[in-house]
This record gives sequence, structure tokens and C-alpha cells, in this order.
Amino acid sequence: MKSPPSSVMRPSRRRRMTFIVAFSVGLAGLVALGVGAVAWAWLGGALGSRPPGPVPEGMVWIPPGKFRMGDSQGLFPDAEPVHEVELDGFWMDETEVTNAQFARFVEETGYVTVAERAPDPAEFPGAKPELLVPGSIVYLPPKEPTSLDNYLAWWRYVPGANWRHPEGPGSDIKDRMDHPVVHVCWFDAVAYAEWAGKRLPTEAEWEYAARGGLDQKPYVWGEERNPSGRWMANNWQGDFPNTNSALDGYKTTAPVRSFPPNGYGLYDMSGNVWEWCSDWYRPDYYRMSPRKNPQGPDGASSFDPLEPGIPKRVQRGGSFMCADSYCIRYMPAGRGKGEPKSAAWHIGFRCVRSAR
Ligand SMILES: [Ca+2]
Repeated sequence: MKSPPSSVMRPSRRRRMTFIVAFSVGLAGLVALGVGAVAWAWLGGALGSRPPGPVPEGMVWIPPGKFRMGDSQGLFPDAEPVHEVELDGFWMDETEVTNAQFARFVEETGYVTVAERAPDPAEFPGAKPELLVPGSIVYLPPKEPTSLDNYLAWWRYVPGANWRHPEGPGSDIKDRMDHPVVHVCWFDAVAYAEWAGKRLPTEAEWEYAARGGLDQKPYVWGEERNPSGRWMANNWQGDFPNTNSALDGYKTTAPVRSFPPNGYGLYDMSGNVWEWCSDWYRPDYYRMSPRKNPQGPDGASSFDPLEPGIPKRVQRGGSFMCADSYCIRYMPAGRGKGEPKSAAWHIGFRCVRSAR
């Protein structure tokens, strides 16, 4: 039996066909809308994460976004609670500021670092005159095995120690021009940043950048300390502070870019040298931090329970002195702090630049 021509299709069949056609058209429309929405979202995300202009030399673009800041593993009480932070995009130095870069700044400006100036006796009432000479804090191996709570056994104020002479007179940086500059205090770092047309990162910017797009991973490169048996950062192996076995290849600073970059293409966001941030430090700041572009507490409220009465600025990233038995603050959640005029053998910095 032949099918009837469409013109004579039974009313019930015609309705069914109409419904199928309408349904197909509707579905196609929805799919088109969905694809459009995805494309729009992707385009928006891509545009948001796209650098806003030419890439400044030696910097990488850190796209705007949100992340979970702080420590969720119970390792750092001053990095709790974990809280969401939203940041504008910014440029960040790919590496820590090197001796070569700092030397250019000094050559052009004649800048003299704080460690190269004699301390003001008024700021250190009662200090021995022999200590009121230019110098900085240097690690010296303890003469005998020492406990971890006796830090004076390995830190010394060394007259003549400064960025040009990291271990004091007799040492130099001739073979370390591509290493991070050290013995710079917070004011030195700010002076350099202003000269370079940059600024120090906020603590939130620093941690966001250090995590490299990963969420709450213990290390800036991921989950494991030594993936495939590889050392991923310059810190300390061995019996701190007595022996430094340097399994990672470096006893002190390493040339920048010696270890793999993180997800944003930044080097040494873990270890090598501590990096100054713009924020003042206080241990409970995360309980009150604003969600968007936090700038840290005000200076008058800066507080370090270990040294009450001495306002401090934040340092991040740990250093080549970080041993797992003593200091795991080379992890991205770990926070450090320092008196703004104080420099040391393992403290440097890197800069950022706002997008506009
Ligand atoms: Ca090392």
C-alpha cells in the first residue's frame, strides 16, 4: 500500500511532523545559543587573561582572577584561614632581581644600600660601638652541633657584609652576577623598584603568582616535593644548621632560572632568596583581609609575636636556608617577615608593575 502524499497527510501525522520540525529548530537554536555563550565566555576569559600591551622586558603577565589564599594543611597558623581573594592582572618580574640588575641601578643612581651605611646610634641605644659600623647579617657555620632554637649560633652581624660582599670583606659577586642580589632591606628594594618604574608586589599578588594557577597545592610546582626524584627549588638539604649537603646543587644562592618555572613562567617563587612584599605583617591579617586586591594592614598595627614592638614587612618564598627540619616556608602558603631596615644574606626581592 502506497503512502498518501503529504498534501493529504492525516491531521494527526501533520501535527507530529510540525512538532518534530519545531523541536529541531528550537534545539538547533539552543545549541547555537550554548555555543555562543561558551564562545563568549572563552573570549571574555581570553581577553581578560590577555596581556594589556607589549610585554615589559623580563616580566610575565599574571592574569586577573580569583584564588584561595592561605594554608589549608595546618602548617602555618599565621596563614589561616584560607580565604578567597580576587586580583587585577599585573606584570611580574620573571626572576628575582639579580646582582647585574642591581648594579645597573646603583651605577645610574649612586644609591647606597642601608647595609653600606653606618647605623644611627640613636636607633640602637646601648649598642656596642663596634657594632655601629656598616654591615649585615651572615650565616656562619656553627663551631659545634647546635640546637635549632639557638639562631645566634649561626647568624652573625658581619661588618662590611653587603650586596657586593655577601659573606663580608674578602667575598665578592664577580661570579654571581646572575644570582639574586642579597643584603637588600625593604627600603633598598623600594628604591630599586621606583627607579625601574615598578613596585613591590602585595602579599596577595605574590602568593597568587607563586601558585601559578594551582589550587592549594603544597608546592608551587604541585603535590610532591621531589617529582621523579628531582629537586625543584634551591633550599637546604642536610642537618640544618650544621651541614648543608646541597643535593639540589647549590649551597648558597643559585643563578636565577636554575630550576623549572611555575605555571605562570616565574622562576624561584620557592627558595633561592626571600622576597620582600609591600605589605606590613601581622599574623591575624587573613581574618580581616578584604576580598578584592588586599593591601595588607596599616603600619601602626603591624605585629610580630616573636618580636613585639618591631613593625615588620612581609617576606615570601623562603630561601636557600630553608631546611624541612627548620623552615618549610618555601611553600607558597608560608609567610615570612622582617624589620624594613634589616638586610641579610638570604633576602632579596622581585618587582611587579600594575597593568595601568
Ligand atoms: Ca641548596
